[in-house]
Amino acid sequence: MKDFRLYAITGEQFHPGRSMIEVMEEAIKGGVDIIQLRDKSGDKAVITEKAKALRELTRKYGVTFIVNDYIDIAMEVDADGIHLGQGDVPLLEARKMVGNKIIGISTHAIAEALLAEQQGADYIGVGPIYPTATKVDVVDPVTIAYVREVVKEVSIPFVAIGGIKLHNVDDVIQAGATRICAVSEIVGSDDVKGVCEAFIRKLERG
Ligand code: TZP
Ligand code: MG
Repeated sequence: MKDFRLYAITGEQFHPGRSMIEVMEEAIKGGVDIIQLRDKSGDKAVITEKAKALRELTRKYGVTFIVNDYIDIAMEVDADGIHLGQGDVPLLEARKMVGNKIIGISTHAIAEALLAEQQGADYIGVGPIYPTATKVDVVDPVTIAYVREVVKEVSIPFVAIGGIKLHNVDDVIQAGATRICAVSEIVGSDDVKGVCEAFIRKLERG
């Protein structure tokens, strides 16, 4: 897959009154190079429309587009890939459905990371690093100790996620993360572009 540094996930609850496309376009202008549509409403017709709009936006800017949970919607809108949790469709089954599209897998422990790598995931999520209110069924924070373990033992790309803010991202980067994902810190900001630029500067300083 095309490499990435700053990963944004949609979170419409954080920007009432602003459209998702407007917020995501600002994030792209600030340096986000991969976007995931994450919508837990269960309304597939609505999610499909959002996916189409995000596909159009990301294609315009050459940004990678990932759909969370819904393989069928990802295929329908020709997303670049899908993101799956530990309780979703198993990776080997998903691979048969998506061919060579990107598959990202959320992991919370080194055994899950190694299994995802072995089964052909394109990248893994590593988190939640810190407590987060964005995800309801989230497991306990894995802390940056897990980042250090993944750096040592895993070869595929990984992205750190969960409670990552401008004020704590330096510790995550120092632990060895070169790709960062944030939801509320990016889309909940009054200055989405500025926050993304600040994340990128920190990643570049590494
Ligand atoms: N997966 C693990 S933590 C998380 C997801 C989707 C939510 C991260 O949101 P925030 O607002 O960046 O803490
Ligand atoms: Mg899922």
